[in-house]
Amino acid sequence: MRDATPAPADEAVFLKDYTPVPVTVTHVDLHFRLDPRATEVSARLTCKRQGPGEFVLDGEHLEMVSLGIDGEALGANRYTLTDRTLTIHDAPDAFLLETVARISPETNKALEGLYMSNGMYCTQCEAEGFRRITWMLDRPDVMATYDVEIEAELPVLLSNGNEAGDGAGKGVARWHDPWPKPTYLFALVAGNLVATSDRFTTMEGKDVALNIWVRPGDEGRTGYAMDALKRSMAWDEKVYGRAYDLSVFNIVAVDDFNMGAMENKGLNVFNSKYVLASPETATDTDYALIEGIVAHEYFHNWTGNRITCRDWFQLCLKEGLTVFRDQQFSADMRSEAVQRIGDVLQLRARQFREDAGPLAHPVRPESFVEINNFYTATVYEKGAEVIGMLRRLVGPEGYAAGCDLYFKRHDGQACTIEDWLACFEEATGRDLSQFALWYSQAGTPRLAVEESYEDGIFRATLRQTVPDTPGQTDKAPMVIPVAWGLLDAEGTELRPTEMFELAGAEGVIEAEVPSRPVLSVLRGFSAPVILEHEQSDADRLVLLASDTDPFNRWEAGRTLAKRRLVAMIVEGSEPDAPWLDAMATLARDESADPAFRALALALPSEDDLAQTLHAGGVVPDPDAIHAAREAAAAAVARTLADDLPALRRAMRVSGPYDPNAEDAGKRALDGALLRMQTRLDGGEAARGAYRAADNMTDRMAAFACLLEAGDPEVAAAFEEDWKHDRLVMDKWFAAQVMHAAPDRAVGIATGLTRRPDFDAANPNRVRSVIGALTAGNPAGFHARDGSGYRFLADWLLKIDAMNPQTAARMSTAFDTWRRYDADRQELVAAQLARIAEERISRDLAEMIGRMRAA
Ligand code: B3K
Ligand code: ZN
Repeated sequence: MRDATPAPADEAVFLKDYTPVPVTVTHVDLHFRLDPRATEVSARLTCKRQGPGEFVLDGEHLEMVSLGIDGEALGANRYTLTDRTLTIHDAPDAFLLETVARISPETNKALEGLYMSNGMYCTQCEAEGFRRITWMLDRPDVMATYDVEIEAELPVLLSNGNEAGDGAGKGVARWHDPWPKPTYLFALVAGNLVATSDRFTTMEGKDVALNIWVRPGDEGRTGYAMDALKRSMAWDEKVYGRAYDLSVFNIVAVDDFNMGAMENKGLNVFNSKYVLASPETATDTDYALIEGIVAHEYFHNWTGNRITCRDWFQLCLKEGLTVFRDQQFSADMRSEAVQRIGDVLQLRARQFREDAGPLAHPVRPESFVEINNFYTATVYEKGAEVIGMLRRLVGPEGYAAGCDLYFKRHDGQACTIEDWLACFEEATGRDLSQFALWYSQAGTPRLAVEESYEDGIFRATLRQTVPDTPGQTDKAPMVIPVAWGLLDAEGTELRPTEMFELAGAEGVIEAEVPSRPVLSVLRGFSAPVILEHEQSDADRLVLLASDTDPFNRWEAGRTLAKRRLVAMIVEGSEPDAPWLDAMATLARDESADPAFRALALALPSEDDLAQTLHAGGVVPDPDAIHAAREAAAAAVARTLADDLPALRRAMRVSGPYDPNAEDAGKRALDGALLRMQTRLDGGEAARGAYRAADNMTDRMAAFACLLEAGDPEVAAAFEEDWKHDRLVMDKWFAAQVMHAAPDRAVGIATGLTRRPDFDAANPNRVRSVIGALTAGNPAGFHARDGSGYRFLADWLLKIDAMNPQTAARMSTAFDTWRRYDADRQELVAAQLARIAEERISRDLAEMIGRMRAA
């Protein structure tokens, strides 16, 4: 069942071509008779004409059993059926369209539409999966109410909305969703599941039943997700004034899932990785991700579900906003500074990378072949940054007023970015037409800063440029909120944070100060730009020690480290004493939050360094980057050698494991220190830590150290303990690839794919081996002999035959290929050409085509 059509560019859809449907559907009545190979889906669509034109429904991979209108079978001359559409000729003004389709969930390995995972039925409809269930207007601007009846000999039968307790017997369940929704929010789940249940009373006094459904045996691992859900519900009421609107909120954990989770109305479906957690099986990072993703999907109930997107070009309307909301939530639950640093690290690693290569596109793209290829870091993370900038520009009150207006005016509608911005223009009186360029111009703006100090006046001249990206040149200046402040040479703050709005190509910040100050610019990373600021090491050391803005404290350390590493790579220099001392001082600084110290001690990633070198006109050599990073880390470890045992003792957490931010911060710093120790003692301390670990965070930290130290036994010991647990084994697979010496990484990854428990149909397992190589071991992936590229291409072809969405996503590992030397480029080009010549999905073909065009 594969989409084997290569992607001709003429299949592209364009934002400018949007037109409303001539006939709409206002109510959907579905009946499912579930069967692994022959599920019958009977649909009764209440249709209404709203303009002239043909009535064309979407439908793919469906077998037609019957078709009728208002109770009468439809003659063959009244409709046209293709493998992608059903056209009803001369549709009347108001009618009931009745179809019966047969589908095969068991053989659906694309994990889109209705499929099976470990014996349970589940659905994934965003973006265009509903058309694999039945014929329908599968687009977000058609919003309908739903009645769903499910027939199956299974104990739990779920769909959206509230259960309609109208006498459904055993083996049958009825659900009614009163809130009009687009098809992409439809969901059905059926299987042998057990629930952890709780309740929540909304601020409007509504009593809501909360359930987290899992496979029997997993119910002991749902507590944290439930707690995160209740905190999310309370937070959305308090901060955005949004309350939940059904009597039940269900979450289901599914093992085979293409992404993290899905916000289906009242029935969120989650990758089990982002629901199930116990101290023994989940790390602090897993807990934080569960909290963030549970919140994200819940927040979609208002930003996405109640108010949805008019068309898929508006995806950032719900995703950018909802990411921004979940980041705010996590910052409130944890440490604001640590959250911001983590978000920026992620933005630079994923979005800046995307923006600098062949896959760059605006936050609101203007065309696509396959919409699933646009669930990107740009839409999500840059989309969230755009909301953050909007909030900085209009202020917290203006932001709250704009949001309130948006919720009031557009509830129940399918909207555009223009609708969103208009609410802020009206609520605050501010003209946002220039700001709107953030949605249409791709590429990461460069912000150059030049300082001068003369006659008691400090000046910082800011100049912006927006780089060319595929299909876009000669861009206009953006409006950039630049938060700045000044310190004196001793680190005392001279000027607290102010916001400067750079709207033209150039602007000047001026301040009268008694002596030459130290500039702290782009505080809190107030805009998603690349800063080009020549600042002395002495100034950066002042910022690292004393900036009042914690983000910029961290950023100063990061820039210092980056400059050292770049010099080591390019000039072959050694790490210098002042930098090593600064790192040691940070490690020892008991006044700073351990989580912050752990982040400040972490060196820039290999890919980050490659990105930096490339931006500076240097061809990155993955082996040299790896070697320099190792040498720098070893030098830091040597500098701190005598302190490590005491520093680690100070990070000991008392009492039983708790995933709270404070304890997690201590464990993070302890893990970083243990890594340093391992560089000095060959794994002795790590062996002790591995044995002593009573939680997965400490265990994984020690495991990684031992793998890096080349311990011959630890992988087998870990496997023996955890072979029964799929999620823990994913970590085992990934760690071995990520922590392999680069020259062994492809061999290890290849070996792992030959194991019987490597299941290429399970996206988590695929990511834990192939993704671990491409994203977690760059020097291994970019092996000079091209073995990493060949390995990826081989697997893309195999995976694409089952699951185009996952294959297309994994193919983005090739998107930096133009950065590298001519030999490597040739090796990648050959693999891209080889893939393009095969019969591949539209998804993968679009991605390969865009990357080859670079
Ligand atoms: N909206 C879904 C993502 C759907 C991806 C479809 N390819 C999850 C989320 O962003 O919350
Ligand atoms: Zn989302």
